[in-house]
Amino acid sequence: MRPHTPQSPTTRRRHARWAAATGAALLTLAMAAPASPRGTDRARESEPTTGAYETTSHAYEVTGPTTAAQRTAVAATGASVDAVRDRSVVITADPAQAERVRRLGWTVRALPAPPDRRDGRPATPYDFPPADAKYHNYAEAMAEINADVAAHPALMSKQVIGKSYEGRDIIAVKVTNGATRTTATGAAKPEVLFTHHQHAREHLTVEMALYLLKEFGSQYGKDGRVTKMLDNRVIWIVPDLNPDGGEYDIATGTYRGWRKNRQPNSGSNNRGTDLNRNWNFKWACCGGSSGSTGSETYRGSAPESAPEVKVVADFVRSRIVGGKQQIKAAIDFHTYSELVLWPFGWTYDDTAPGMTQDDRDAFATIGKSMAASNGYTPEQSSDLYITDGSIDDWLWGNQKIFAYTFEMYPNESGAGGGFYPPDEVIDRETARNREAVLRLLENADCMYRSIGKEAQYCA
Ligand code: 0X9
Ligand code: CA
Ligand code: ZN
Repeated sequence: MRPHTPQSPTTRRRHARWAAATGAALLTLAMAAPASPRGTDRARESEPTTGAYETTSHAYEVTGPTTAAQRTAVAATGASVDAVRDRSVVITADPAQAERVRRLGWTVRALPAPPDRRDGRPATPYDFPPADAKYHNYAEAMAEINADVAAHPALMSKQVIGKSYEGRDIIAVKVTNGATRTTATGAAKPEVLFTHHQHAREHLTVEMALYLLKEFGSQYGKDGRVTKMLDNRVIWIVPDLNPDGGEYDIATGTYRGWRKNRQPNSGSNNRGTDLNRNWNFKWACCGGSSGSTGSETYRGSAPESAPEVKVVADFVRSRIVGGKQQIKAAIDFHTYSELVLWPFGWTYDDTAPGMTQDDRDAFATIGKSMAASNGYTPEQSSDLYITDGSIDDWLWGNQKIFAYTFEMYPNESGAGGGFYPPDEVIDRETARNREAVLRLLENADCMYRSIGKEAQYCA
């Protein structure tokens, strides 16, 4: 195991800002908690952990863990680790999981429930609350995408690649100048994949997909770099991997803080698989996911047991043409924490079977370049905590696609809104990733050029 540096100057700086924001948030909680539509802590803790009802999960601040190994132990209780700071983490847990974290010896405090953005107005079922109306629910996102495709038929086409558990279309939008089949040199166009919304409550990631489609459609022929990329790359955008979870999260007009899909689990009343623990690479290998259906990080009954994961994995496999995977690079968008992450998540080690030093160096060099452009923090994903069965580990470990995970805005759980930043930030926080996306596209033909080894790897 390589030495871990949880107390880098960067994280220490971030911690100081966070402490102030959280202090204010906790004060708000102390005053407002009983009015929370999700009930008081006492009510939550009297809810059954098994039986007729799904348990209610809630956000907590856990003070004490400082190392990746300690954070992995927190995650092993079945909670999801949503944000990582120097001496604390933010988790989503049900009461039993929170108790398990307490028994590890850490201080656990409830954080405010997701914000009420109804503005006193009535909620529309399956729609964002009035104050967040600029977010797109599933139907609105599909309508927006259909309009983009209709406006730019020479540049975009939409495919239904499969269905979610509840039967919603999972789509991929192909973006490229359809007039050219190859790059200027006659080679097959390198393909780049953008995936969004594995986790239900991470709605800003769907807005990221909509931003990319708007930008590519409107800037082709105007912006030199966009034009060059659409001429020389095939871009695949899968805007919504978890439509069922996303709709469930907003269904009542008050955010539910839901993470998983909505697939039932046999022998249990707990619904849902964590899609980002269900991919078929080192599935269940390493204590980075849970076998309990009630867990936020339930890995499913088998790799690709979630229909949404199977659909997207089949799509990726369908891009193997003549024995060669056409997709060279990828970003899977999440929220929150403002991070650029690279594999592996299953091991703390920088290099491992299937991850050479050159691979790791190319990942890190381009990861750091992207992070320099958007102000995120670049690191290997296991610097946070161990995960197994994640999409980026599968895309790299199984398909040799240079796959990153972006954790978008905000940096902090408090002031920025955690999983629910207000809709006023959508434009700024999606455009913030324009340069990073262009840098990945421009490097996708030979990721090893970034470490001066183009001749060795890409001749
Ligand atoms: O835990 C996750 O799935 C991601 N964080 S989130 O808060 N959005 O749930 C991080 C996944 C990073 N990738 C790997 N660990 N491989
Ligand atoms: Ca608003
Ligand atoms: Zn996520």
